[in-house]
Amino acid sequence: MKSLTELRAWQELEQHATEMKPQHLRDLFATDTARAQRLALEAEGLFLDYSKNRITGTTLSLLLQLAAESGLRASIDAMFRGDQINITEKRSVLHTALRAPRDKQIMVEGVDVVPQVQEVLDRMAAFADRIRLGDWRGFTGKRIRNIVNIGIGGSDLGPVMAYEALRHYSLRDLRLRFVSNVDGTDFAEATWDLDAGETLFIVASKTFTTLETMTNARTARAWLLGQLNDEKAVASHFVAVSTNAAKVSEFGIDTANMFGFWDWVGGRYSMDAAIGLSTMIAIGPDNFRAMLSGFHSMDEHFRTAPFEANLPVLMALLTIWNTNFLGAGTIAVLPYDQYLKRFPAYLQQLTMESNGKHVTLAGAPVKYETSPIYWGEPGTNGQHSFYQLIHQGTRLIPCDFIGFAKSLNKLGEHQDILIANLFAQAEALAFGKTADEVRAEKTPEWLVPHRTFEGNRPSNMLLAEQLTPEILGKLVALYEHNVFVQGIIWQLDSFDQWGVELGKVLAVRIQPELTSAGALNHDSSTNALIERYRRMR
Ligand code: G6Q
Repeated sequence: MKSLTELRAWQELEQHATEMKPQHLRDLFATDTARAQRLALEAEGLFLDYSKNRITGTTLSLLLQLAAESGLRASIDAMFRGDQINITEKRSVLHTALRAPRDKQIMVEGVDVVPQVQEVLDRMAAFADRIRLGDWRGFTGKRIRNIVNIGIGGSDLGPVMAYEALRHYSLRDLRLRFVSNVDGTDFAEATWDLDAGETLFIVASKTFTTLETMTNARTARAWLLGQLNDEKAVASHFVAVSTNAAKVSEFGIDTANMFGFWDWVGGRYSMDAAIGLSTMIAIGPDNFRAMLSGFHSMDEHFRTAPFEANLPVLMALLTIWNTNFLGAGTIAVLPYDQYLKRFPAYLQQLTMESNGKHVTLAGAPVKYETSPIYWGEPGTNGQHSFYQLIHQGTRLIPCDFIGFAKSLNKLGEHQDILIANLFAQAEALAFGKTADEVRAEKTPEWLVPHRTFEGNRPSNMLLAEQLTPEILGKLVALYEHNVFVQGIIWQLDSFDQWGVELGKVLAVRIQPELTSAGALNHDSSTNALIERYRRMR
C-alpha cells in the first residue's frame, strides 16, 4: 500500500491548501449565495451544516478522492464483516454487532454472534427490570435505591456520559454514582451518604484485572461488609460485567450474576454491551433498546450512503482537512445542551485513544499529524472562559457545535436564549468583525485592533430535534465512525491502545518502594520524589 503522502489526492490537497489559506469565509459566502444549502446534509434525524468550513467544491472533491484512494469502502466492509482489522491485537472490531437487529447474522470465527449479543441484552433487561421494580432485594430485604458503577476508561466514560445525557428518561427513585479513580476520595465521596443495604455495585471491567477497578471493588466489598457484617451479603449487592469469568468468580461474585461480552468489543466501544448495564437500569430496557436502534441506523447510514452524502465520512474528511492541511491541532466539541456535559470527556477517549498513534499499520513512523486534541464544555459556559482564545487567539480551533431544537426542560425563554447564543457564536467565528465595522461604532482608533475579530474560524453545526435515547445513539455512532474514517486515512490501527497498557504496569514497580526504606534505582528526579513522599506520607 502506498503511504498516505504519496497518494495523488493528498499531493493535490497540499497544492490546493496553498490556494485556500488566504481565502476568507466572508468572501466564500459573498460569492456563493447557495453555499449554506450546498454544504449541508441531513440524515438519520441529524442535520449537519458544514458550510462554515474553509472549503470549496474542489476541496470536497479532493477529500472524497482521498477517501477513495485510501480504500475506505473496502475498509468499511471489512469492519462490518468482522475481519481482524485490529491487527496488533489480532481482533475483529464488531461494536456494530452489539446493536444489530435480532434477525441479522454476523459471523466471528464460524460462530454467529448476534444470538449471544441478544441473549446478554435479554438477561440485562430482566435484571434491570427486577431492580427498577424493587423485585431484586438487598441482603437485609431492602429495596435497591443506589447503583454504583465501578470501572475506568471505557468501562466508565460511556456509562457516565450516557447516564448524564439521558437523565431525563431515568427512574428518579434510583441514585446512580460512578467510581473510577483509584484516589480513595472518589469512592469515599460516592458512598458517604449511602446505606449499604440499599446499594448495588456493578463492577465493570473487561479484563477484571485493572488495578484501579479491582482496588475500588475490594474497597466496596469491605465497605459493604463493614455495614452488613455477613459474607453472604456480597451475592445480593455485587454484579460483574466482564469477559473474564474466572477472575469474576475469584473475586467472589457468583458468575450467575455476571454479564459477559467479547474480545471483539473494544473498551471505548463497549457502552452498548453489558458495560451499559447501569444505563439500562437507569433508563429502562425499552429506552436502552431505542438507543441501540439509533446506533444501528447510523451504522447503516455509514455502511451504505455514498461518501458525499455520508455524515461520518464528511466529518472525518473535514477533520483531515483542518488538521493536516490548515494546521489545526485541536477540535473543540461544544454541546449546547446541559445533558451532554460529559460528552466531550467521553469523546476524548474515543478519539484520542483511537487515533493518538505515531506509526502506521505497517509499523512505519507517520509523516503527518494524527488525532487532533478533542476538548470542550457545554455552551454557554465556555463562552465566558475559553471562547476568547477561539475568537481572537493565534491558533486555529475548529469547533463542532451541537444543539437541539426542543428543550427537555421548557422554562421561560431559556431555550431561545441558548440557541441564539449557539448560532451567534458560529456566525461570529466565521465572519468576525472588521476594523472598519469597529470604527463605524465610533471606537477610538487605539482600541480598534483589540476589538477587531479576524473571523475565518471553521465550525460544524450539528442539529437535531430533541435529545432522545435514539438520537444519542446516532450521535455517538456518528463520532465512532468519524474516528474510524480518520484512522483509515491516516493508516492507523485505531483499535489498540498500547499507551494505556503501559500505564497499567508502570506503577506496579514504584508502589512497594513508597513504603519501604530500600535503595532506589530510578533517575535522580524519580528517586528524589519517592524519598520526599516517604518522608511526607
Ligand atoms: C479502552 C481502553 C481502556 C479500558 C480501561 C478499563 O478502549 O482499553 O480505557 O477500557 O483500561 O479496562 P477494563 O475494562 O479491562 O477494566
